[in-house]
Amino acid sequence: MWFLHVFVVTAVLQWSVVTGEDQTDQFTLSLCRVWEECLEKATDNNLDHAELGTPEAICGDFLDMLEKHGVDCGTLQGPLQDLKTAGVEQVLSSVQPHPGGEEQQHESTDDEEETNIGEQGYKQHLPRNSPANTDNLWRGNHFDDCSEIHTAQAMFGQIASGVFSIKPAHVNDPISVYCDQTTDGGGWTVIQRRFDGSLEFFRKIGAYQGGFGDSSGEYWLGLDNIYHITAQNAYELYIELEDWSGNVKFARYSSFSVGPGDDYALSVGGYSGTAGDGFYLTGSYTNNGMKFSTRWYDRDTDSGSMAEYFGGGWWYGSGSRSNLNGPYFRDTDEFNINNGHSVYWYTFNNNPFYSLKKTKMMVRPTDFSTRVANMRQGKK
Ligand SMILES: [Ca+2]
Repeated sequence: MWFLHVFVVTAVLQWSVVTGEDQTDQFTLSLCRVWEECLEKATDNNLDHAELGTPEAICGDFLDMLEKHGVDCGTLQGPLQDLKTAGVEQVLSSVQPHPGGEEQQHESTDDEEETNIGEQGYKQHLPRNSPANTDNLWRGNHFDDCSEIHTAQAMFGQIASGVFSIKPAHVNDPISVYCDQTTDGGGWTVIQRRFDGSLEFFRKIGAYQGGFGDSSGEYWLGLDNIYHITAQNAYELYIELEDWSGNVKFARYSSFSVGPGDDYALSVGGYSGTAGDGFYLTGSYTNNGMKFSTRWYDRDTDSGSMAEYFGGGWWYGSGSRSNLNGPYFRDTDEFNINNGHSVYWYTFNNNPFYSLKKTKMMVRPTDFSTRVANMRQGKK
């Protein structure tokens, strides 16, 4: 029953924009109607997951989201209009995971300019000729990142990791991402993930800018997307790494952002974790402040090309002690003689020749934990 409200709100958003009639009014009325129903239902003790907070706390969080998108329920006048719910099934992807998962096998391609945009079936939700001034309305139909999806899921008691569509500010089309909703409380937008070596990462700048791979498999989300996501708020970075013996370690940075093109400079700080500071915040081999280099796109501080040398795309300086987009080796590939040109994070085991099995880089707004705590506060 709780999901129904999200279905309604997304369906109404789509319908109201497409019709073009009284767009803002219908949009606002519909959202506020859902909010009122949220209060109504929650007050009726119809909440399946009371541990998420009081009705006021839960619906209040939804209200915060409405206000963020410019919807003011306090200025409404007149009767609420009937809601049209046509196309409900087609918009479920806004709040439900798309099919697919980590264990799924995927074929990689060598298409340098390939991106994953449009492969998850969400483009059908967009009008064919969306006027520029409806951008804000359309952003209301999507979430800025996986932390907002987590908030919406928590409201409806259905928290789950999986593939979702998000639409960060100033990104033209929705993008498909994998949301990790379990690690350290969830809310993580995965920007890079490797676990079986099925995807080629030695690509040119165009591929790294737009992204490549499949959000339900191995992928790189794209520098432009990462830039826009991390420009929305203050973000932290969580890197999870696993070796071929099943040891899992993490490196966490309390601040993380990627600058705009053409440099896509790395800004990172505040290390903590168990995998060590592979970005070397201090020292001559630091990645902090470095520009992004790829094959045939040398922006490093070395006279040669570190991207060619290490075989990946990364924030290389005059060298690097990390190379998570490097060539993938399996434990049967005798990677101990690879001279370090692999998927490595030097401080993981202080072995520059060790190629990791799994990598996952993900970002989350730094105020996420505070938001969740506030949401649950009403219970105490
Ligand atoms: Ca160079």
